Amino acid sequence: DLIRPERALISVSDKTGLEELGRALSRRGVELVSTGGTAKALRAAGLEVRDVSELTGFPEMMDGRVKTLHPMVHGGLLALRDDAGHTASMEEHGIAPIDILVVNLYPFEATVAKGADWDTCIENIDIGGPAMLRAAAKNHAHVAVVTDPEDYGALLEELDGQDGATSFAFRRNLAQITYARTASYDAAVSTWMAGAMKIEAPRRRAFAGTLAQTMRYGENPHQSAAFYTDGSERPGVATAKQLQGKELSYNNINDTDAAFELVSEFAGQGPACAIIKHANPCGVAGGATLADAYSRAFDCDRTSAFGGIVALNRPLDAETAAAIAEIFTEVVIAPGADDAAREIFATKKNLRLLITDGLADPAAAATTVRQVSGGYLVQDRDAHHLDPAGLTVATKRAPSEAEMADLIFAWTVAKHVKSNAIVYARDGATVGVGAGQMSRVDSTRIAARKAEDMAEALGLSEPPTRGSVVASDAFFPFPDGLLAAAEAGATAVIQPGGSMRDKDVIAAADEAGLAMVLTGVRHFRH
Ligand code: 93A
Repeated sequence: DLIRPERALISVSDKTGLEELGRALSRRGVELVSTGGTAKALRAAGLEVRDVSELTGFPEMMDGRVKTLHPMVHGGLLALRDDAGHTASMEEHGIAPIDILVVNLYPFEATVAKGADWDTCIENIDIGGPAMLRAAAKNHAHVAVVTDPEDYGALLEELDGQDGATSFAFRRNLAQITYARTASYDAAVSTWMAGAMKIEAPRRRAFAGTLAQTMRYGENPHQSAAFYTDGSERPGVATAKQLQGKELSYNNINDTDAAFELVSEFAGQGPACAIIKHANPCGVAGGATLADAYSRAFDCDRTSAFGGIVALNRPLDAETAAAIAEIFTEVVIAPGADDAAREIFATKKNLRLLITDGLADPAAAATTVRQVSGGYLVQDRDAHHLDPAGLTVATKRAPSEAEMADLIFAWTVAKHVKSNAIVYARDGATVGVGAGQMSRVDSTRIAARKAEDMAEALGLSEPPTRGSVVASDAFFPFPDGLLAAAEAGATAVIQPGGSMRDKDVIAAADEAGLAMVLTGVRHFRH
């Protein structure tokens, strides 16, 4: 099953590594055949190349739409060399076998990412390239096919290791990669089309990703796991640069994503910090400085912050780095870090530091996918941004200016807390977070109890929920949750409203002297 290649067809849009590859193949006596731009680049490097138009007897035509779609090419890729009928056809039509195919496709995804218009995107749909890739991959019994420049090295190593040949196992592996590439390419085309045509639920839909990292394990050590990126250039955990520390784990990536998405809500505002544990915030705060924001976020729930993920809305500075380094922290993600901060972290070998290119846009449209057994649930990401002008005051008392600022802050955090979510906040910092409970009243009580625990730990005279405000991610179905919040000392409430018993809930709020505003929007998160 060893195939010693005599001819390679190279047709690449991304010319990275092309010269080295061409030179290495030439040196091994492999004849090079190429399409226009690729041939030009190879010749410029002083290599001998045959034009594919010479092979086909046709010029590249129709603005390049038809260059390699020809039996001389596809016969050479698809013919079974050990089949008498196939070899007879090759001989009859003068078709020469192609043993290596190197193709990377028109940059369709990058063209879409640049925001190109419809016609430009359409023109960047590669047809001949995928046709050749799929043909060569089908015929992996005889053909080695490479589509990623990062695999050029592996091809050359294989040729070195197999005395100038490729093995069946190697070729079959490349075939699998190739079909995933053509699949992801067409997935990108159909996803873009559905978006451009504003089709909400296309009848067929494809998802694709590229392996970014394999992990030692998944959510638990008995689960294997890997991380796939979708090509998005949005600032976030997938595109961040890791400056130090061990590889991220499955849970790290999930939690870091939650942390960064939350802190990105505070883009364009003062310094802010979010600390995440198990995908829920255990402290979020703004501050006069970044270090102040961190310390206020930390004080919400010091116990849970141990081993947490810290996200910052501005570059990490030395003072903040020193404070973070005082306790065990898994990951810090921020849009930058100054030299002094990096020096402080350098002594913490295991602490991962991720740097992003700015913050994510919380209002950006995107799609989220979650798997259930038997299918995928697809929805728009929750990009809702509260417009304070759209709030309605439901109670006799309207919130004060200070209460209003905290209500908006608490609501923003609640959007990022698993339901049922209850968030108490005071002076731009969370003071109690209740997450992921099956009953809203339980979330309310848990958050208040955590605040009591913190008051005791910090030696405060009363729990910080006294004089706080509270946000609820969905309406209070009964007055009980609201009354529990009032009992904990909340003076103002923000919630969607819309319960059958809104009247009872509002009456209870009035009776307790609370100010309550309704958003008309819900932020379930599961
Ligand atoms: O327009 S195409 O779909 N028609 C073709 O017949 C064809 N053959 C190769 N595009 C085609 N290609 C693509 O051209 C390759 O996939 C590659 O991306 C690109 C290389 O062109 P050049 O060598 O001129 O830079």
